[in-house]
Amino acid sequence: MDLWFTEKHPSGVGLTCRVTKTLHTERSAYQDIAVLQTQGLGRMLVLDGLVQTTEADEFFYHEMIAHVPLFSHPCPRHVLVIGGGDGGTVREVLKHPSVQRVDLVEIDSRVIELCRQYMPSLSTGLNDPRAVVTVGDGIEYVRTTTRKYDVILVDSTDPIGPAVVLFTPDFYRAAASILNPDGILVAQSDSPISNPESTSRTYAFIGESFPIVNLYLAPVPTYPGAVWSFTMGSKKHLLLPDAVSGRPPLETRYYTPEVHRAAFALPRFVIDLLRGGCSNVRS
Ligand code: AG3
Repeated sequence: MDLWFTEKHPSGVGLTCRVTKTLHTERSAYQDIAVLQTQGLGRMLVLDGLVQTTEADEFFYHEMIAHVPLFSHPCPRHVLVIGGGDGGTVREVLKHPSVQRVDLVEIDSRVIELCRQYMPSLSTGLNDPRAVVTVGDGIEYVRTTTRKYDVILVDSTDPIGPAVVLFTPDFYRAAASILNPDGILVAQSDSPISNPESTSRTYAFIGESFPIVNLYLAPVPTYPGAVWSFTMGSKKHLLLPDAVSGRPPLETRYYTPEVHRAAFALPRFVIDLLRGGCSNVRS
């Protein structure tokens, strides 16, 4: 049988790939989950019809959501990942020797279980003794925990369905309150190409809770627009990787210190987009 999957983007554009085997589908308490074996992209995790990650290109996203903030912080010890039940972000965080503990808070236990079963190259990090997995609501967690963090990574789905609350000013305020004084938050902030409204709104909301806000970009070939944004809110200064050059390089496939620096160079249309929403993008 010749079976193809398409993610239909609201912009009227889609990403299509050939599925050689449907490994699993179910409706969990929160969303539709599918794990597909594809011809060209390895295994693919799909939530509510939207591609979350593929074995072929997950490294672009997971390395960039993790290493940019972790190399921007002088000594990240305690890290919180909200969402990210596939484990890819935790795997990258754990490459940093300074990290003593990483908490993962994922709302849907089925995502964790299915990725442990079908996508072990991503979920390996969850078995590390420094990783602590909690099944729960991210906003509830940041409101109630007594822990403090150096870095918080918001590795959520799109701002529809269960993740909507993770894109609100209330969430960012609560997250900022559990960060140490030199803490950094990074949230995936959608594609400025396929969903510019979402990128500029997220950037503006994070700017309400952090004195310093910066957006950076990375390619993710299987996401809508193919260029993805990440918004970094910092309580203190933004360290560029030169300042942490004493730290050993990690084994990566996309991230380098040069890529780190270059990721903050924004194209004109992105600068214009953010200027509408918030303050400190220089032209
Ligand atoms: N989280 C962001 C996925 C966004 C993709 N959106 C889409 N395909 N419309 C990824 C989770 C990976 N750990």
